[in-house]
Amino acid sequence: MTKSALQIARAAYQPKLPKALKGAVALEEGKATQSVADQEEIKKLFPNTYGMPVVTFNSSDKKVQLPAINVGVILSGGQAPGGHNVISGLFDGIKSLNKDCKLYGFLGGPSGLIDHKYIELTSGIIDEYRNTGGFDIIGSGRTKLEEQSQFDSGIEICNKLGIKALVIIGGDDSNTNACVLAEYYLQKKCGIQVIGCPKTIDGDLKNDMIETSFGFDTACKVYSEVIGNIMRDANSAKKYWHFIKLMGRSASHIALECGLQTQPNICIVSEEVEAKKMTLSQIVNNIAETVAARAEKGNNFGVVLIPEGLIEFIPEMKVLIAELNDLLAKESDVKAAVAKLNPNSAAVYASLPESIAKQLTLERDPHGNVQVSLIETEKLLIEMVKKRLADMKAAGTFKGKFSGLGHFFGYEGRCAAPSNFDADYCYSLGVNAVQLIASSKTGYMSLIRNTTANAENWIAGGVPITMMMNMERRNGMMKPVIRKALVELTGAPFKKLADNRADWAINTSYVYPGPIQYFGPSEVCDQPTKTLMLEIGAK
Ligand code: FBP
Repeated sequence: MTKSALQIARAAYQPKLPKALKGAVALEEGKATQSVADQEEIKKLFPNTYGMPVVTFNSSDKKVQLPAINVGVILSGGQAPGGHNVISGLFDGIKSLNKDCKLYGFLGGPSGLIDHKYIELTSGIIDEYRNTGGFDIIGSGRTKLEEQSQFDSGIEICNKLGIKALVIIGGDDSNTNACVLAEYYLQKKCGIQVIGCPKTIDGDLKNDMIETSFGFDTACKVYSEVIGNIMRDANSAKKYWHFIKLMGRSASHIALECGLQTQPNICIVSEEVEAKKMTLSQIVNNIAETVAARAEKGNNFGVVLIPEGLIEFIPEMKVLIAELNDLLAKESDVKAAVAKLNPNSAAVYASLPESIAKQLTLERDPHGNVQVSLIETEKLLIEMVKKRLADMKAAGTFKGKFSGLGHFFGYEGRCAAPSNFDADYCYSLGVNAVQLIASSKTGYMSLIRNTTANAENWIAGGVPITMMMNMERRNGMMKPVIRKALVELTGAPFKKLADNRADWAINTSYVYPGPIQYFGPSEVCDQPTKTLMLEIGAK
């Protein structure tokens, strides 16, 4: 396989590890925990894994020799930069505890476990993938692990391969499943531990314990580079308004982070739209007014950032989508489902351009979510802003020109070569997961904290997954799930945007971050996201 010069140079990068994980560790247990909400229900559903303590690893001089156990790893859900480094951390971690341990990778996501599709990950394979983007080492998938027959099929293959622990690298839904599996394996006393790792470019798997999910850092830096390039083009040509939709299925963390990195004219935050109960036409009016105000100054160009999940946060759309989710869970015929909408939602549905209405009824993902990446919100907004500006022109309140161009940045950022932050964070998560396994933990998520400090001083440990759970409606039923972290409107990152956006709207204050740097001074190569700096700095 031909490799790029960067790939070759990057293969030799040795990810930084927290000092606690550089040798033997001593385990420190905290107090019993409880779930973030719905404690009684969650406790009932997870009698064996509920209430366990948060654990921390400290350096120790007592070297532990792990018996020669085998570990299985699964990549679950959307790709995120750094997944290969979690796996190389796992590999190096188990080999350092006992060179006879083996690492098996289940192919194509959770379905690999169910269908017994796997490979042994040898040093030759691992070395090919160190510090690379993508999940192609074993592939990923979105099969939901939720049925007993699937869990039992997992036991069968683990017993066959001598696997004593499974590591599931995934987002909130996949880690919820990891916990369900851990609980089941404890009930069955089958001796298989399950550990989760926080992955998703969306950045919404975070809480008081998990500071950030891996992949968010790299993806935001890739998008910010390209947004910066578009801004410079807009500022040079001075004739286009660019409407850029950014990935992030639900929360607006990516749009907000890119907004902070690049200072666009408008950065929509879905959570604010919901909190202020803004309608689609209010959002359109706000954009049109900014276009008109900039036109007054002779600036017929600009950049608007749109979070991918926006549509689900506009109250009238949210009700419509929730109804469609429930109806489509029971009724596969779209027309029949639409005919059962209540009158308000039916009216909203009828008011949408046909293409958007159709996109709202496309197949759900296996977790019952609408696939927002397939809905062309950027085009919807361009069309509606154009119409609004035409009305304003007729009324004499807009005298400029408007030419809108739509973009969607999502897949471009999910498999980029991990930034130093993600390369180090992911490798640490992998090595740390091995310490959780060696400490006989199950139902835990690998935990690396203090991530705005130098990697040496990161804190390693584990958090019980039940601690992050609450009950939510999914596919028409109440289910225990990890609570998704949405953008907090009282949080420091949003406040920073809110304090500056009036200025950024009218003036051209663009920042051009340029590409991720892998080699060079630490202040250029090792910076965490602005979100992380502002959130941790504010604590
Ligand atoms: P995860 O939550 O599984 O990490 O995936 C997130 C994501 O990248 C979203 O940002 C996006 O909406 C979705 O995946 C796209 O899914 P798919 O890869 O199935 O098209």
